[in-house]
Amino acid sequence: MTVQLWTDCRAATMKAGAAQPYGLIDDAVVVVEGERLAWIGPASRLPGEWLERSVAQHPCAGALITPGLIDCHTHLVFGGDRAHEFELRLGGASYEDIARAGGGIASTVRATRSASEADLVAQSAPRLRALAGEGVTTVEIKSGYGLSLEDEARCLRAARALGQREAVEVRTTFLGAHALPPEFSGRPDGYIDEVLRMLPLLHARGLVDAVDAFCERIAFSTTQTERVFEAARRLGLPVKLHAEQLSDSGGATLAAGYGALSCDHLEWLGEQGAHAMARAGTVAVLLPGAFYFLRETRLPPVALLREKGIPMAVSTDCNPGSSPCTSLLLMLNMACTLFRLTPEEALAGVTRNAARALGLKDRGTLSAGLRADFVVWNVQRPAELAYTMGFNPRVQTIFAGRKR
Ligand code: DI6
Ligand code: FE
Repeated sequence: MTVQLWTDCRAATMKAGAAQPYGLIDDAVVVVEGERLAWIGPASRLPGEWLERSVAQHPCAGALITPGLIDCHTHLVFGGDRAHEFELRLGGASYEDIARAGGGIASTVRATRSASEADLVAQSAPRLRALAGEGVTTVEIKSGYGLSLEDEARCLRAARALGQREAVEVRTTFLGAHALPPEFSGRPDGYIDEVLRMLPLLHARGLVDAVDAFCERIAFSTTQTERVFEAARRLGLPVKLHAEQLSDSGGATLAAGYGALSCDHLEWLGEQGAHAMARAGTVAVLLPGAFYFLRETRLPPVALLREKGIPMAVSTDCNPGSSPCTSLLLMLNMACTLFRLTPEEALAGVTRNAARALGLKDRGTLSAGLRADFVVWNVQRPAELAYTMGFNPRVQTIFAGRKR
């Protein structure tokens, strides 16, 4: 297998419990063998064999290397846009008013249903490309704008196709229980029956890595969510949940009971939900883009999450209604500015903890044996990645050992 070295860099390994902030190694060398990171450490300790076996060396002129960024919560495959609703909200309508009046998610469902798979790929590719351009190497993409078997399948296939096309690893999540489609109006339990019928069929087609639901007063109840989680459990699929975004509905406690990988949003998370998440090892995914775009005022309980030792991830929530955002770097800044995370917590939130929110053990830090997904940045210190707004200092992305 070919061996390549990245030399003359500073490496923010982001390993948990490292002695240095960010797990920083000055004057580092990164050794890549095939698709894996084979060795990382200070240049002075590089074992001679790697130097002898290396076929290429990439001097980085002191640049910073971080793990490839991971966006662990997106809805980036959808048709159309909701710029008009943005205007309505600026005129005084609330997100919930618009949803209740048949706009909101329902309007994206109409646009998504009328799009072919090729249309969905073409419309969504620029969003994925924008993320990739900032050093994102793994993206989670949820369904949830199709809401019927074939429409959901088309969205999940488009998500997989996009990953191939843009050289980003895509993890797909089935979010059938996102909203009530019009043909089930007034019959939410009937629609959950339909979600339970879809899930094993989509899973059998290899389209589902995890299962999510929107547990909220404008979406599905905890009882309905539990039926979806039971079905996921029968198939051995991990679960995650949109929980406590607009109210404390008890979703986090429920999800933790199913060993959820993550609970996401969490502005209204209370002591009980946090306790359950801590016990289950569930990651808290914070979504400052949605908080900002909906002009929420209730902050997620970051101090409580810290106190309980709950790992925090940060993500774009890229979607047309509540977070039309394709910049994970901007989310680092907003996580710090709006939610008061430290830059180190924010960076762990798009690397180590984001990997955990997806159940991926082979990435998220710069460690020997993991996938060689990493980014070279033209910055001196890791905090600069969170400090700037709308600036992209990426120099190079390495995806599974190859320059992308
Ligand atoms: N929570 C969200 O923030 C998005 N979905 C969800 O369950 C919003 C989706 C949309 O408005 O289109
Ligand atoms: Fe979301």
